[in-house]
Amino acid sequence: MTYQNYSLKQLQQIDAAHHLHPFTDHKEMRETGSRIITRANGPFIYDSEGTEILDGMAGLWCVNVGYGRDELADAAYAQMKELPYYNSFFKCSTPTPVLLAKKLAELAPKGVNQVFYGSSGSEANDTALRLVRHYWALEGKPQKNRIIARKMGYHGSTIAGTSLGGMDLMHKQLGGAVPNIVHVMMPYAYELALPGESDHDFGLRAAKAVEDAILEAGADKVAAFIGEPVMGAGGVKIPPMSYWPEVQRICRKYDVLLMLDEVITGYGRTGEWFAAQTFGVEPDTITTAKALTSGYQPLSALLVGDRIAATLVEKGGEFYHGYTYAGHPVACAVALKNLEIMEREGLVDRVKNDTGPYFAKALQERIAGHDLVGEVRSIGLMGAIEIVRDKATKERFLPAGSAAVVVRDHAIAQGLMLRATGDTMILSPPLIWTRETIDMACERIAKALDLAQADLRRR
Ligand code: PXG
Repeated sequence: MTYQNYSLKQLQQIDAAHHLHPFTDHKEMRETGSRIITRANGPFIYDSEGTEILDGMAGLWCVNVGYGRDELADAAYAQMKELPYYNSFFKCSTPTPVLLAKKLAELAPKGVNQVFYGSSGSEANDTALRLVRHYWALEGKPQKNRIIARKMGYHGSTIAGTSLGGMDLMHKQLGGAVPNIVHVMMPYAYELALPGESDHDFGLRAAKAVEDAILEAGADKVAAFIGEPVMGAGGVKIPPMSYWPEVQRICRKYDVLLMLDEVITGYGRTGEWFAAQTFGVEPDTITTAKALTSGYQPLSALLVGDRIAATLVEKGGEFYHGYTYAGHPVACAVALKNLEIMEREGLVDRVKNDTGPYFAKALQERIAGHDLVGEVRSIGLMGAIEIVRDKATKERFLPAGSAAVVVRDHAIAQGLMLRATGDTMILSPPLIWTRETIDMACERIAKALDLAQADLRRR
């Protein structure tokens, strides 16, 4: 059965009748109808009416090599014909997850050499949480099980992911979080730095919040600190360069493990393979997913540092944990090909040395000056635009979050898909964007801001 036999209206009606969507107000969506994307190529997506939209979000932060890659489709097809599925439980393996694990160990920061697979970032964080607590239990310190995380952090939507995350609205619907997780301040200078406080000092103060939480609990009770190197869903909040090295120093001082959630930042987004390398830290675990396959297949890889791996292997016995699709041969075949494409095309270097700096400059020169814009910031190819009512005082439009939605809707109408989170516009494009694509995006953003300004001033 092909969807071409259905009209847009029919697809929307069926969608409304049967399909519950993630993070969606269903009543509202059923009134307006869903936007149905039917195909994509290179940096563009197309909806069912044939409208071409530049995808400023790489799907959901994942399609790093862009759309329409025959090589990835061919890799999946070949693997499906050869061996569509076999598991990695009970001392079995299949070739592609083995070869992918080797490749990931080569790319990962120093001291990180083992991989545990899943199908999503949420699953990988579940694994990470279990693994660090298990580690301390195996080391004879089962009481060292508290996790320090951050307000506004996003670590997925399973119960563990939501508990690790610091999103109030998600916690409200949780009906009981995983115990022993505390949340400290985020390193978000635009709103949280004190008057006159330098970025550097603010970074140190935000890191100090981690130390305070460790001291409050007692270091013998704290297992790990978890954070996204750059907070993604929380609004592309880029910490000052002083933050992560200081967090690492504190973690080492109190023998607290460092867990990085690189589901968004992993695989080139910040101009290095991992943001751990961008910020100069050596984590004990790195959660990855999304761009590992550029979104062409669901796959996550929890990268595990030598310290934890050694204890798990030597003292752990059987680890009672794992997913049917862990190390799925087709997903791993696609991941291997995806990483090969990224290397062959030098996409990570391009972000670091060419498109990343160009993107930063374009946002500064062409967007930052707009009346509606309080701040622009970016690192590699992830960026944010703060929408404000008053640049000088940083006053926002009311109700909170409403202005960014106006900008977003104009941007989409101008042919640029981007995301609004709170009053922040977010960009996280495919790493294949060129200077020309960045120019095109900036033109559309500027136009959307002008149109939004006219709407908002009328309110
Ligand atoms: N960690 C981080 C840092 C993420 O960004 C997850 C974990 C969970 O991954 P899965 O594969 O379980 O979804 C994510 C996912 C958004 C948005 O609107 C962000 C994500 C997912 C969906 C929407 O910004 N990030």
